[in-house]
Amino acid sequence: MPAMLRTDPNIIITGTPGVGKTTHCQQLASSTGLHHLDINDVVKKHNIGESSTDPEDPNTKIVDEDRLLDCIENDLEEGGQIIDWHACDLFPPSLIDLVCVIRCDNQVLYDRLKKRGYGEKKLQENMDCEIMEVLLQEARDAYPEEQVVELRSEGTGDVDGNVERIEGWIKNWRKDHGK
Ligand code: DAT
Repeated sequence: MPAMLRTDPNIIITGTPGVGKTTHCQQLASSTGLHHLDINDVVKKHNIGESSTDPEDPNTKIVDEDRLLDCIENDLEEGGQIIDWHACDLFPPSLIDLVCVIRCDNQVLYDRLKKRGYGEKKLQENMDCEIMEVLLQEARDAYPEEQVVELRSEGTGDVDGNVERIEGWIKNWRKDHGK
C-alpha cells in the first residue's frame, strides 16, 4: 500500500533507555487508539536478537535490523503505529510521520537506571548516550527537521503535557489526511 493511503500516522518514540519511551507509548496508545509497537516484543516474538558477547551484559540483544523491518513492514504500511525503540534511523522515512526524542535530566536518568539494576558499565554507556544527545542527532540525521521533536520527561506532568501535544498533532494529521 503506498504511504499516502495511510489514514493514521506512524510515530516513533525514541530516546536513551530509561527516559520514558514506554510510559509515553502506553499512555498515547490508550488515549488515541493507535497501536503500541514495542520493538522489544517484536524481537522476542520473532527471535531476531542475538545475545551480546559482552559477559557483563548478556541480556542486551543485537538485533538483525533487516529481519526486524520484514516483521513490521506491513504494520507500518497500514499506519497507526507508535514505535517504541532506542534507535530510530532504521525505519524508512517514507513510512514515518513524526519522531519524538524523549530527553531526561542526567541525575534523574541515573537514578532510574540504577533502580533498574544496570551495572556500572551499562549505566555509564547510557548516561554518555544521553549527554551526547546520540538519539537526537540520529533522528535529525535520518528525518526531515520538521518531523523531529524533542520532549522532556522528568516528572509525571511532563508525560501528560507531551501526550496532549502529540494527541493534538495526531488530530491535525488525521484531518489533513481526510479522516
Ligand atoms: P524507557 O521505555 O525509555 O526505557 P520507561 O517508560 O520504562 O522508559 O521509564 C523508566 C522509568 O521511569 C519507569 O519507572 C517510569 C519512570 N518515568 C519515565 N518517565 C517519567 C516521568 N516523566 N515522570 C516520572 N517517572 C517517569
